[in-house]
Amino acid sequence: MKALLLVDIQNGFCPGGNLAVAHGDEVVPVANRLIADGGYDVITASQDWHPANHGSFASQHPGKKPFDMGELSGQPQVMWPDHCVQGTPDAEFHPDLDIDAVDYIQQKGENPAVDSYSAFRDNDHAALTGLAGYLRAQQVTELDVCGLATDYCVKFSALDAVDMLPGVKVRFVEDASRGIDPEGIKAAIAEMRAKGVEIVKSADILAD
Ligand code: VGL
Ligand code: ZN
Repeated sequence: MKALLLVDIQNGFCPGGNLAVAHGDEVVPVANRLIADGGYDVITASQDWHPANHGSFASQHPGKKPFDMGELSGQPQVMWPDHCVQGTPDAEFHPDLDIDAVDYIQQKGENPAVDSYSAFRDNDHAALTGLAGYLRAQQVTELDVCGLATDYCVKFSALDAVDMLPGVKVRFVEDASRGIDPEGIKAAIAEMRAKGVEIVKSADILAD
């Protein structure tokens, strides 16, 4: 069974959003082509879904500015601008994403005391989301991962997929993804490759 994981293709990470990724909206038509013609049995999507007082927000740390380094529950934490607050337009999926075709939506980042870049578990690895269990129940053997942002939630989701779904072939779809920091994107791709994630383009998938 082949599955697609669309990571955080939300208004907040697209131009005009609170944590906009440059050209983030350009992943939407590519994602829609993958959904329609990628040959997937199962389509999943993650949704960054923070309470307004989430501890990753600089606004919760007196004296901190967005993109400063800080601490959350004793761990180093990037201080993000308030983003993807539950129930706000910033947290909604991009309006052009074909969300009706998605079989399973995994919300994450709800615990104010820990961030959750990965769609599979919190950054401290203490709490799991339901995504790995869902994919196992679907008997998924191949998982393609793409979306926003390459150097954060996409990378950590792909790495966790390798760790948490042994035997599943994991691929990163480069042109269906955009990242925050150019150097960070390069490092993320190298890290994924080193972990055994195959780096592919949507054309490779659509041609199969
Ligand atoms: C993300 C930073 C904070 C992401 C989410 O989706 O990559 N990055 N929250
Ligand atoms: Zn977030």
